[in-house]
Amino acid sequence: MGKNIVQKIFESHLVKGELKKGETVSLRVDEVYTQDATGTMAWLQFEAMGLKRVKGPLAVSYVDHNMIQSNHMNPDDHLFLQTAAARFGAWFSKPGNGICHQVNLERFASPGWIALGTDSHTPTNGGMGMIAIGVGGLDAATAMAGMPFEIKMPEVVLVRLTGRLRRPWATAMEVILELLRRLTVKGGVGKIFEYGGPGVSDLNVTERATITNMGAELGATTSVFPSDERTAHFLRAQGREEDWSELRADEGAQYDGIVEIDLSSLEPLTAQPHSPDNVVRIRDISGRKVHQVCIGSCTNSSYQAMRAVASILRGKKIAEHVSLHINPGSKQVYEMIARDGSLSDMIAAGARMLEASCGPCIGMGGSPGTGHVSVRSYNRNFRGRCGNKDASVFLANPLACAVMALKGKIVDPTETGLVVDEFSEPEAALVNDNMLLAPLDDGYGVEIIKGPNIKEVPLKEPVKDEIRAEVLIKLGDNVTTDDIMPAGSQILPFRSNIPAISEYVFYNIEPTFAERARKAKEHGGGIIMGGENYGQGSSREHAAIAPMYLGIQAVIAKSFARIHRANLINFGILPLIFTNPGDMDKTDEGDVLSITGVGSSLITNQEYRVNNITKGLEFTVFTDLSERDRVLLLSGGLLSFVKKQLS
Ligand code: MIC
Ligand code: SF4
Repeated sequence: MGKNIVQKIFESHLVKGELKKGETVSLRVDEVYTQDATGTMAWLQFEAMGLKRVKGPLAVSYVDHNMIQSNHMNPDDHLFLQTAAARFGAWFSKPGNGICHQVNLERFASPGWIALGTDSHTPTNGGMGMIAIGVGGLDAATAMAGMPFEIKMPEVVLVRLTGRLRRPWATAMEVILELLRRLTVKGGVGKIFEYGGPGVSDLNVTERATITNMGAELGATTSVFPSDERTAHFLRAQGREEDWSELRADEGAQYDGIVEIDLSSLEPLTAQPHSPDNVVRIRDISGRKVHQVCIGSCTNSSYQAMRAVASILRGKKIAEHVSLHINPGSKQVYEMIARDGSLSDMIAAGARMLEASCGPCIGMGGSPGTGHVSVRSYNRNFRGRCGNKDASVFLANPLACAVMALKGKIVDPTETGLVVDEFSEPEAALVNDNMLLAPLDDGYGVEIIKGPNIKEVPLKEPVKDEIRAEVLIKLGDNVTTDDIMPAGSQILPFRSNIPAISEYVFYNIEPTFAERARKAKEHGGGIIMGGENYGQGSSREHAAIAPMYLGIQAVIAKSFARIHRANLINFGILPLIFTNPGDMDKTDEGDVLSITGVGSSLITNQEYRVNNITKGLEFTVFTDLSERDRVLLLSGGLLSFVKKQLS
């Protein structure tokens, strides 16, 4: 029987288990990378495990999120990360070198690899024909300790592409927005999307990466393209032809599902506020005034995207009421557009050039004003993520964004008569790795420098046999980790300081949450209730550590997003699922619940009886935990577990 690409990569990395849907498998990992906002925790955890050096995978530590440096906290984190990388044997990508996913694609990603990254958009590298998965910092730290990565074998869905994009206005962004329109933000949970079909050759590596990047918004485990001639071209241009190998699905490969997309049928699309799956054709909503346009992020910041944007802006002026921000994805892209004149076209048209970092995407500057409309070539438009709950964020391809910056309103770019330069992929990229520091042969003597905002990682006690706790908050479907643990310039600097950041849990939804949780902690702790797909979005493990610090014992939901569920377990919080989802309606905020016999339920049938003491009602919940998950919960989380193992 023919094999698909996922099976081929998993098989060549299999340490334990059987490659059957739903079975737990352990995989060898080729690369682990961290970014600063999640990486400080990952490296603190690596250190707390008592490890001396990265063992096994190539490790890269990037700095791209926390770049505002409005006080000592961000630069202190940068120095901590640089000294930790030198000490433990990782590459270090200096602030300014670019957004982790774009730089990784350019300088490290290789077909056939398995990589883990402490960021939900790690699947960007799937554009290179590899399996790249977003994880929490603790999972990254254990992989850097040389342990295999454990995952339930996902379903593999083939996305069969036919036809050719109607360029220039239909782009790779349309492919993924179309998938989001059809499948929604829950449509990819437990799945890997493998791209195939004759349309694949129409897309180059960075276009493929736009698609795999936003596969994260489908909730997918990851997405992967074949490695072919176009992959070889990209690697040659990066001076890395030796990293190329061909990777295709066999004739007759089997899949758990098939989705067909005819590229020729796609026209410019946009995701309306406040969810990436709220997708419509741009022409159906044209006319609305646009106040801000942001172009770049890890989704659409390639050299090709920047060239196209510059050619639209060349010789023109953006609308008077528009503020246009551009963040190119990497130093490489930045240097290339500086040399070919694209940068001056942007500046001349009125663009505000930002550094090669995440910037406005994560609310680190560039917030829109009250009631304003911001159109972004980014990947997430959750309410408040841009730094302003009262703004409306639309997502669109970078060319459409540039057109809207000129016109000052939402317009169908196909009707503007504007022209875009044709793009052909460069034979050679401008490779200048002077902001990428190679690991030292022996970093043993390097002192790890920690500023005053960098605090120890807190530990949790083993899960209690009786949980008696108050329901502190009851939420709907698709709660994001941005809802649980907001980011932005005020909060993000506290990523290395759990006591301080925990004050902001659910801050944008319920500002009194932290205070109430602290009170409840004195009487047994708190419980969070959520609907379907609880914890979608970012990989930030702070959405688990900070609630853990506040005494949260369990989250009861209708279903969980993968990374967040793993983070909850890693930090000793029980992820419980309603046996009968209707039971959620019978419980209110403030009710006290008692769950008894937790330890034995965990070990035997994983069914738990919940007694709503306040209302005198009973209902059941269950977990679906692997052997390892159970051990972790009984040990008080992964860090306590690994510490015990290594001592
Ligand atoms: C995001 O896009 O939400 C982030 C910020 O990159 C996060 C990581 C983080 O919260 O630090 C992600 O996608 O995982
Ligand atoms: Fe950075 Fe935004 Fe990409 Fe997250 S989605 S890595 S914040 S650019």
